[in-house]
Amino acid sequence: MSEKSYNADDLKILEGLEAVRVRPGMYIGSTGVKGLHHILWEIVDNAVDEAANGYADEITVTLHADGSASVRDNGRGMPTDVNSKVKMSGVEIIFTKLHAGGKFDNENYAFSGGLHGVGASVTNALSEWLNVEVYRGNVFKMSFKSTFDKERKKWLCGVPVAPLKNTGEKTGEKGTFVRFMPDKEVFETVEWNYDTISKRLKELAFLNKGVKISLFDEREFYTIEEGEEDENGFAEGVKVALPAREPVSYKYDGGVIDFVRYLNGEKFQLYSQPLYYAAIKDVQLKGFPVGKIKIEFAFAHTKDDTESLFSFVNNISTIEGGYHETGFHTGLLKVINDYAKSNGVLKAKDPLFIADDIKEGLTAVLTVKMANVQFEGQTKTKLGNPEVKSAVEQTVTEGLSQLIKNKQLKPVFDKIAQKAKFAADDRIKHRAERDVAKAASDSDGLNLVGKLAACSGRNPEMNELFIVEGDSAGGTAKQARIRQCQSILPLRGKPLNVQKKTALQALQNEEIKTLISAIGAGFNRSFDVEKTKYKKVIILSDADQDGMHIRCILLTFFFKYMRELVNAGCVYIGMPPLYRVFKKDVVEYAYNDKELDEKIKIVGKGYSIQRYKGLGEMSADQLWDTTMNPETRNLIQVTIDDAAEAANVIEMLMGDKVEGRKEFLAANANFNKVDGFIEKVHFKAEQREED
Ligand code: 0R9
Repeated sequence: MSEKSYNADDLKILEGLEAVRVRPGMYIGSTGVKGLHHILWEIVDNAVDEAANGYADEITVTLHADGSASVRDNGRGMPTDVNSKVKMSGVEIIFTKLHAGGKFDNENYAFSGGLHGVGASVTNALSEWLNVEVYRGNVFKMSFKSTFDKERKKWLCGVPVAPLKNTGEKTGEKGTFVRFMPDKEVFETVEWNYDTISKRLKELAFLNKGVKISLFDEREFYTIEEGEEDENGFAEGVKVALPAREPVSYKYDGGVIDFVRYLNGEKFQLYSQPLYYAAIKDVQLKGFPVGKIKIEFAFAHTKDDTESLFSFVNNISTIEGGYHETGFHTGLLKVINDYAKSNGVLKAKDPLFIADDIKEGLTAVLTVKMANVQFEGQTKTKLGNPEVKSAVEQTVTEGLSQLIKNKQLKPVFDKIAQKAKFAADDRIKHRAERDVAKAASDSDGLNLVGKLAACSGRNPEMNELFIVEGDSAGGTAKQARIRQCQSILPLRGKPLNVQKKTALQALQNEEIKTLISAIGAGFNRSFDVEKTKYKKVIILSDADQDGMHIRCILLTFFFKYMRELVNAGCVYIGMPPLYRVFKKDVVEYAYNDKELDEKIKIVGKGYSIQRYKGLGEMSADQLWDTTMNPETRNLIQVTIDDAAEAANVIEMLMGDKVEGRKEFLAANANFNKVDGFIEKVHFKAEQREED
């Protein structure tokens, strides 16, 4: 990669920051918790770009006690020279001009990441203040502020407090430090989510080998412990400080190879060393000059029968797939077919493997870095540049053909070919059973089992499927529902834990068959999210250990066999209340112990409390008001941003090895904690109120 000298004249100057403040959603998607983290990622992405291009190897993110966040890299330092046309320093342009930055013309960095690439100026526009320090021989400083101009009745966003200052202080350090305070007037919440941040930083460390990424959480956390009760029975809470979080650092010298090992975690790998290859190719995207594309992959097979392919484009997880994944599969299939034929695994009379055969048990990480990316799909996480397919296919073919020449790797390729042969034989043998599964999902769900109360409407956008724990709660839900658009599927016992079963075993289970049939979009590889009868599939289980287990089993099922449904944001967890606090006509519901105190205060003296031990204890009206009515209920949408973590934790909780699970449960014996863990780690779930 050639080093290009850079100065402030290179920066393009577009529009003002007020536009960002007026329509933040256009730039950062939302002003909720996702949008908040987006403005941190803009700064982190810049630091990662500097590292990915070989100029930095350390990045530190700090969540400060005052609510601000900072990012430090040890790269070259942002440009500090003055642009002769606009008479501004590079730093000032970067933080005050939208779309300013080398990465938009792609000359400055050979490869650049970033979520939407809106740039650091958006972070500045949506911050109360932002401070920058650049270490380039001397220490340079600059501060920005957002204020409301009362006379002109408008926001002045990210305005420099003074020009960039060379403090004169000498430094032997290199790099850039950016600290900012997200604006409370803009965001619905300004609370950083530690799990979200640590997981993303870990992922970035896997994707950028050798870069050390650290996270410091300097915030103070308190818990409220109950104090003495007064004569009215009210207890004042006592604030108790919780211990500070230990800093964490992620650094993976093996990069995506380490990522594959991490993904496989406890699972048995058929060969210990994942296969790895990387190359830079030319690619000509339609309407653009020839550019470079960097392709890197690692994979290893396990005994599993499903595939886990984690693909990324410019460090962004492409959970909806796209042309790079197609190229990867085509290349792999071709090489393994050729190998199997020339090494006697496939006899002359045998049909060739199909893609499904080589996917069985495959854990792979594929990363692509390129310019002018086109993202498509429901969540804009599908790579839409068709030209990438052949670049990846060629890289996989060339890479694996090289690896095959290494005699030491013969046992590895033999195992891969044999695994594919087993899968092909199994596929041919069990085609009939698979047809049964297909027939189940094609039927309307009523003829197979009688217990699904299907809604009368046929519009998936409107329709909701409630999977309810227990026949009695199921009965109540049937009374409470809106017949036109709410279907109820009561579960009798615990459904089958599919983690320990093959796809065919899963298909023999009545409850699973009913579920597949009710959703009507197929199963496993035949699953087609476009055919789902419900855009909301809501798991409704009790707030106890059994309910948690049922929720876990169902999430495992969706994760393993209907992942697209989760990716498309169609899977939800219903939140029944734990308490009903009432006095005559006044009724309040509390969803946790903290809320209970608040609700008691609202209802006031003479209140009574009903503690719900299960959904079955609620009347139809109560279940409707608290859990099913779209106007008043709370749902948790299950998202899959951290699918890697999800796969691991599911394997630990639901897999064969009892030891890990016992330890995990011992450490998280408190149900609420286990519950929280599942929502945040299994599938990063965001609580969102229905609108
Ligand atoms: C703490 C977060 N780090 C950054 O935001 C950061 C941006 C940046 C940078 C350059 C070096 N380090 C950086 N850190 C840089 C320097 C030079 C050329 N290109 C990039 C040079 O000295 O020649 N960025 C400069 C511009 C931009 N980043 C961008 F905003 F355009 F992206």
